[in-house]
Amino acid sequence: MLDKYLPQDIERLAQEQWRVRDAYRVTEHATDEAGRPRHKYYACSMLPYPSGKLHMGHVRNYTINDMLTRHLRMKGYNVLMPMGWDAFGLPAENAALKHGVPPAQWTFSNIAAMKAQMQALGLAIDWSREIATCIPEYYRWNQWMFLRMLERGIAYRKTQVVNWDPVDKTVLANEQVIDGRGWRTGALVEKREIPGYYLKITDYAEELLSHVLHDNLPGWPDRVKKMQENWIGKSEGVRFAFPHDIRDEAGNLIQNGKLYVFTTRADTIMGVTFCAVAPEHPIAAAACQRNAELAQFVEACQRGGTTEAEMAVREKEGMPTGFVVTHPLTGQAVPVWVGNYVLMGYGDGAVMGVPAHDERDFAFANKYGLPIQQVVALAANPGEAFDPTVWKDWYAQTHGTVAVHSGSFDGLDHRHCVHAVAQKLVYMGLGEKTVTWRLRDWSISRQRYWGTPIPIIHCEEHGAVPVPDSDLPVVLPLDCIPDGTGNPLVTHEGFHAGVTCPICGKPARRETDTMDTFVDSAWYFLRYLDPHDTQAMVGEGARYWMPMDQYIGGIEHAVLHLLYARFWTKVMRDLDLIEEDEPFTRLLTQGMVLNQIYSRRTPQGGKEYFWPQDVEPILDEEGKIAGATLLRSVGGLPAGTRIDYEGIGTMSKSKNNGVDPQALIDKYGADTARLYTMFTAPPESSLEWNDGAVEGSFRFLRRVWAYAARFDVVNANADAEAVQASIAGVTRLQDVPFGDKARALRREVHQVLGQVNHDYDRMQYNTVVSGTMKMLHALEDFDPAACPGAIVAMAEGFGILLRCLYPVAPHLCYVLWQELGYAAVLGDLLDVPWPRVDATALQLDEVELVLQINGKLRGAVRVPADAGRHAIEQAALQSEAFARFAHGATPKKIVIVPGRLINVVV
Ligand code: ANZ
Repeated sequence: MLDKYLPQDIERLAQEQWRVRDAYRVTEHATDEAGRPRHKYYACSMLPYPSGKLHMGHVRNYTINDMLTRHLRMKGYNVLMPMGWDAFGLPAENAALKHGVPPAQWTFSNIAAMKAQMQALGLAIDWSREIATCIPEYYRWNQWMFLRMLERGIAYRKTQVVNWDPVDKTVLANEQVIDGRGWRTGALVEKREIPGYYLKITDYAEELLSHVLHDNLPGWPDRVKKMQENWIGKSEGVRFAFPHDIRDEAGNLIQNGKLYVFTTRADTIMGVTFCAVAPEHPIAAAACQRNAELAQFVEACQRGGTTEAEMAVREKEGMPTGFVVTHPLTGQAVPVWVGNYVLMGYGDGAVMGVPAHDERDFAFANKYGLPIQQVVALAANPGEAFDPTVWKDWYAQTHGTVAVHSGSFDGLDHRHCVHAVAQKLVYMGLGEKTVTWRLRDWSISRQRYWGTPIPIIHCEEHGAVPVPDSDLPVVLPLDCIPDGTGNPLVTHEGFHAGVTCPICGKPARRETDTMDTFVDSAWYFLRYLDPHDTQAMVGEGARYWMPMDQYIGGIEHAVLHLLYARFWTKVMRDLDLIEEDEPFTRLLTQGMVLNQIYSRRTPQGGKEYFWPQDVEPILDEEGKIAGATLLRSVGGLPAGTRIDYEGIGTMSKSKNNGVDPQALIDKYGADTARLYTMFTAPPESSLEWNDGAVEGSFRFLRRVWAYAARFDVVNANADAEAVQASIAGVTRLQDVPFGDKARALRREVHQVLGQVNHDYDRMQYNTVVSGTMKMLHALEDFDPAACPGAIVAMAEGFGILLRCLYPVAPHLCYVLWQELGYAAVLGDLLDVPWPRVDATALQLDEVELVLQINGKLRGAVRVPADAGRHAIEQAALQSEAFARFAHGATPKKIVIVPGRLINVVV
């Protein structure tokens, strides 16, 4: 065996053996040695976007998955770890624009590069199941499912609002709109209405929510469940109308003379001092016809973002419409305003303004001098003075409150008051209790090239006609190079050539919209299970492997991806394609990988970021980083240039603070990269990059290797029998007469093993690594001289260490396992049974008890660990300390705290 740890050689050797053996291919028929079927375990990482290079977040994600896979395989499970590529999407189009290469070419070469990197990491992936969502064999099933959903009304067509760049004459994705302008042209983006397809996820809202709330997902982090709950956003309240006589230009009554609002606080109805409608509301439109200033205001509102997040931080602004509506209970006239904080897409796009008890209304009323009328008070102190100029949190409370200044409702608590108001409105025929959801139907049409073609043909006579199943897949041409001026499919001749209407056979046009890429990722994990089935979307494999036992991915997917995947699963269940209600039994959201951020303002006022490796931090008196200087000349700036420190942030290209895993692998090997990312933080916490700790991880592996080399020498120097005995001895430990030191070593190793096993089970992989470090310490400190059974204890201990370390650093451990002869005796490391804690090894031979006389500490006595009461008493009474301090007195009483102390009362 070589003395020196050469990771590159070792890793090549191990990977070559795995490749030749096809070591990670799994089937549905795996059995154990006794021929019994093994339990299945499906462990999957969220599939990556093929950007071209792995980043540290990927390394972390896949190493977690790999450790789980290797550990459970040794525990006897039939474990599947697949991998694929989320290969459609905007970045490929942007790259095409920049480099003039077709998105397909860019995507496939990126896939090849990233796959090579994953293979260099030594991941236990079953590559025979690899999928790329951009190949027709995959996306045909998107199309097939879409057609099934159309048949059932789950997919439907309606107009949608899109971002339109008037210069490039193209639809922009939301992320291509920056401050209301097109990312390429800088032109003011317009909103346009065009037809598109939607999926009725709202039909599943109740089930999606109830599985989150009622513990159908016990293996999910609470944080993610809460985010899903909020996103689905079930709100119980009252929907009712303010009657009015507002008419449009043509004199028609708008919305039949009823302005509907939705409120969760019907108990505050007597505090309404105004109503506010969304800028897109028909009443606003009617008012704009007569009021140019208002029309301008409405237009300005529409320019900004319309997401809730943007709404929440926006300054509340509004303008009166000049119209009034009638309060349904008091009959008073209530002015109608347009408010930029009212969302057209929620409830009825209108609110009743209760400034005394709603914080947004409060801000609005104060800004525009609208009256503020208190109608709720604390039950404990209903007479407390009300100050309409200062917002107080309790105004918005619903617990422990009563209605005031509310006529016949006075004195009712929140719940009863809501009920009473609702009943009255129902009686008047103006309202009812309802449930409102935040969740919207899923808009899947994208006016983009690089995605799944939507299988629709437009016929002049028959409209939008589904492509027949027999004509699937509708294949996306691969030769387009988007140039930024719209979807190239629109003008692609081959795509439209010979297309006829499936109903009448007359010439027709293909739909050129493609599907949102969230469709691709909504079910890819099912396709891994039957990847080569050409007849069905899913089959036997899905029946065997589903539900997924452990899903691993970033918290950034806590809402959309996971919600879409859950929805899609339920639809597939309703189509009898699979049996599961929920796809993912357990979910682990791994933490972000962070690094320091260094930047400098450029003379032009821009910002330039510097790679942390290129700077020398400057520390303040407290040792905190206060700034930095350049270590070498960078981008024309000389070494020594002063640089600013911005703090710690997620590794990202835009901040130039990423660490390239490849550089790490090239320098230290994959095992170090893996060990480092696992050791530095628990999987769910964020990980702050630290070059010194990378070096430390490498040194640890080098020490493992050095220990093995030493152990090998011990073996090789002994006679043949001893060599055999040392390793073979671990299979019949009960026959080995261990000396004291060997027993102590075994105790330490098995104690740590117990902790490591516990940590493996809860996926606390950082402390798994520290456990192996403790084992190595114990082995290194062990002195085998003149100790019976020493070599067997070492062989056993090191064999346990190798197995515990193997899921983290598989190459090193795999090679040592063979070199040292473990494989020959115990079998191949990939499938060798996981080590068990030997209870007899944990037993202490002797324990030390504190000796007290009349409660005073007087010394200690050593007794056999299994000594009974009588033996302990004898040991205490015969001890030197007792003789010295008791002065011959007779003991009156002896108290024993097992394992701890003995107190003799004299
Ligand atoms: C009056 C009121 C008084 C309200 C009060 C709250 C507190 P959630 O719980 O999120 O469903 N609202 C209704 N439609 C809206 C829209 N289209 N855009 C913006 N806000 C809207 O929120 C329901 C509450 O949000 C409703 O209850 C309404 O304000 C507002 F002391 O009505 B409330």
